[in-house]
Amino acid sequence: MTTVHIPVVEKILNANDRLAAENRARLDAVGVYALNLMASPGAGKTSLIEQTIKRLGGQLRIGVIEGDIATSIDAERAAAAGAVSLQINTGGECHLDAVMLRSALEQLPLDSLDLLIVENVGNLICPASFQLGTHKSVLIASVPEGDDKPYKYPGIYRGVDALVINKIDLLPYVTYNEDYFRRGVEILNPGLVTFPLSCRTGEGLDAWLAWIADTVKARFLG
Ligand SMILES: Nc1nc2c(ncn2[C@@H]2O[C@H](COP(=O)(O)OP(=O)(O)OP(=O)(O)O)[C@@H](O)[C@H]2O)c(=O)[nH]1
Ligand SMILES: [Mg+2]
Repeated sequence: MTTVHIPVVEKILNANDRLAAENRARLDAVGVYALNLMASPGAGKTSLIEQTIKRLGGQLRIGVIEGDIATSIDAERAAAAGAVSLQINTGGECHLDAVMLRSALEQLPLDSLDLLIVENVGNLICPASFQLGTHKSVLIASVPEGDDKPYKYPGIYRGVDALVINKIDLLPYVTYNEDYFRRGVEILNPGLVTFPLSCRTGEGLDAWLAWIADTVKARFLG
């Protein structure tokens, strides 16, 4: 008996990439700039979204898509912070994909948004494999996760356009070698733009907010 290998995973990813390109075209057509936030559970994705809405909401019209396995806790947090928000429950899937984003885009008032922030499902593996059609991908690493994460989860570090190091207020309390962490990142993604910050104290947030505001304005608002 002969065994035939069918590259199913590759086909799924190709189909996903085609849909992601359509999502991007749709966002471009309506002038919405989109970010895909990825991180492990509890790194501070929703906290960073809340801070971004509170501090940039006066300049930019912000929408949020929250990806989670279950519950609408994060969408409620984003709405309470002042954004138009939509929850996607993946029903157990460990990542968002371009089909899910397309369906979410259909339900949002894109004409009245400048910036769309997508919070991906919390983990460092699956989200890295599925493009959504957003303009930039951002990884949030948090200090208490440990300084070895670039070495253990290289795929997600390789593919992102910016890195946030959250919870720097906890540096005095945990064992975390910043040089070791940054050396790992530099090998995988040389020159990666990085924002060390704390959503709790606000330290470092200005540089992150300036990066977003400048990028969005340069792209769509002139
Ligand atoms: N000390 C400290 N705690 C923080 C900081 N940012 C977030 N937290 C806390 O970390 C916990 C998780 O924050 P979330 O923003 O819910 O994290 P998340 O990545 O959205 O989590 P999931 O959506 O469950 O994957 C909460 O208790 C936050 O208050 C920070 O900068 N410093
Ligand atoms: Mg969250």
